[in-house]
Amino acid sequence: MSRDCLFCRIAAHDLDGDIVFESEDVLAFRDINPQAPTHILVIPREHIPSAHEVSSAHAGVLAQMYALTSKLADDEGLSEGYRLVSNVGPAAGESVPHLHMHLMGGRTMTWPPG
Ligand code: DGP
Repeated sequence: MSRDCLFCRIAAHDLDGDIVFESEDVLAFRDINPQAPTHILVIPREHIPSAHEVSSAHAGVLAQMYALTSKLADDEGLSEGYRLVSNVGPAAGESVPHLHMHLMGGRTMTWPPG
């Protein structure tokens, strides 16, 4: 837990968040600035700055994050497909330096992203 980290503070219920799922290790909440009808952020409770800092020691929590995105996609009715995105570093658009996966769906996605 980093007191300076927005997502750590949402996970600690120190700041408001529209939380859709939480467990001992992972959390999911709706993005404040949704880019699709469904736009949910999935994070580990542990403060990992980005995917670049992930190691094999994080295998368990990463599996939990992916399993959670599948469950949420089912819950949200995203049977046509959805997109999972992790931005890494400022040049890629990472604005909150706490590992998060964007789960986006409910509209047709284009490729490549901007
Ligand atoms: P990224 O730019 O990839 O680091 O994604 C960060 C996302 O976090 C961005 O889509 C907006 C979202 N966000 C920023 N501040 C808040 C907040 O206070 N609450 C919620 N729910 N989402 C936030």
